[in-house]
Amino acid sequence: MKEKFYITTPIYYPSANFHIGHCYTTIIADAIARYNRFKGKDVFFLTGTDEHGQKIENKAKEANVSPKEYVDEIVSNAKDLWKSLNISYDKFIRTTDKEHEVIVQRIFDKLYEQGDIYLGSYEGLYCTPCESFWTESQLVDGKCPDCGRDVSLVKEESYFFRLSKYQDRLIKMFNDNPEFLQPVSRKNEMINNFIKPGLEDLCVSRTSFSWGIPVSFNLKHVIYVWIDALSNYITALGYMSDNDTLFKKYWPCDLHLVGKEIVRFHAIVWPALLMALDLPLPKRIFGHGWLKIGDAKISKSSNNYQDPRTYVSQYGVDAVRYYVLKEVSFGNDGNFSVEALVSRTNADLANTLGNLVNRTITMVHKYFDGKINYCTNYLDTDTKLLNSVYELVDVVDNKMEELRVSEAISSIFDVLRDCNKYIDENTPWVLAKEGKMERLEVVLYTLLESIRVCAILLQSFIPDTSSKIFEQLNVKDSKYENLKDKVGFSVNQPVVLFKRIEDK
Ligand code: ME8
Repeated sequence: MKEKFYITTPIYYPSANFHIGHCYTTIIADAIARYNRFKGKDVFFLTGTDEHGQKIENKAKEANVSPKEYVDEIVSNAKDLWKSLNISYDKFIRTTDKEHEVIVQRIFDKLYEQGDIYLGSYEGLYCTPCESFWTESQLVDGKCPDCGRDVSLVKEESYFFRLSKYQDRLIKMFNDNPEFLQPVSRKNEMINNFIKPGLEDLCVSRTSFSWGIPVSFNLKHVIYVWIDALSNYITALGYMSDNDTLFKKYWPCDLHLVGKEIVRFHAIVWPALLMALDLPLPKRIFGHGWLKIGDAKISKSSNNYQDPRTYVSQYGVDAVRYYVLKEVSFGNDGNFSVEALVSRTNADLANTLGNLVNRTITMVHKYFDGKINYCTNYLDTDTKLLNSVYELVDVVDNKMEELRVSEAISSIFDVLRDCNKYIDENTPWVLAKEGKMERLEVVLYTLLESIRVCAILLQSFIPDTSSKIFEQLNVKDSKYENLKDKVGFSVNQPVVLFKRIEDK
């Protein structure tokens, strides 16, 4: 039986204004999902929208429509964005899906019945854009520490989840599972800044607005949007429903991929809820960094961005995917600029990759009518390149296991640069001129084989480009098990993969 791999993105607040920062989580998740499929795993890739809460209710009021009308209108915007970016999700969950709402109520009922949720009253501070509760001491200059906006005073009857009860188990869990939360700096932050100072019970219902899932046994209350949202990872699989086949197959999750500002919900609240439900914990949570413009996080309130589809239509989907995957290294922040997107596309995609493929295929047509046999009579220079190409398979694999996505893609481009150097050193046009056709065939075989393997490895990151390369190479088999095929080539006509983007 195939090994399973369950990967999730956060579910997004529906919006008419997505930016390239939002795309970061989902493009990375897509690359990881595709890579695991490529390795032969049975992958379930979940994404969706987080549609309840005060923020959405306020926006609907501004637009003079009901919250449901508001979200129905714009949820397709997320689906359309993911389509334009070639995101290969298996399920798109909406928290307004009936099946989700019913199960969230069942989860709340169960926790109440077993004493993990109790009725009390809440007085404290609330950031509506982040849907987060804060204490006075957590504020920075009197503002929300996550987004820097104003908080408001909330005073209402509320249900509470006994988060404090899980403090010791959470610390033990972090200590026993060094892999649970990555990068490791985020784990230290969670333990030192949030858990060790003492976890307080979490307010898990609201009465001052109504756009949420009602508490089944007390209809004045709606369930706190983060409890509703986090539960999507199990409701999407049919947990507590009549058909829990997917849940049995895929839970626990192999990877929750989230931005760093929502790590604390995923690494503290979510595991505590799962402990209360007596369910296994996710295997890994990865908190990635932010895409910034200058020093500032790109955010909906910053107004300094264009719709990501603008870049896709101007530069192509793989230029955007490549840039985003390459730009932000393991867990750190990265910078976004159109200039850098253009220069990466020109340098890496047009020059290094595009030129290599184009000139190799052109030479194969020019000197061998498009046909090159499988060769074995290598010189050291060929063996050196081919060895590094085959070693690349393990290099990429190790990096992807550690979620070093940007390093994985870089290592492929290092080898592509070596291929270009190999052309310059072996000067195929001189070999042709001197009539050394046997040697020339080996050189072109070495190049075609290197391109074939690199294109197979690039599929998870820039899938459309890989398909175009397979078409030109005329190879049909691009699975993991084909990496070490020993084949000759009968190539198709060359087609330009990336045009250089000229300065306007
Ligand atoms: O947080 N750079 O939704 P959301 C990188 N609904 N990532 C960024 C970013 C940037 N500039 N801006 C946003 C929510 N993101 C909740 C999640 S999950 C149970 C509920 C990322 O629409 C952000 O870090 O505000 C998060 O991972 C994702 O976009 C969705 O953010």
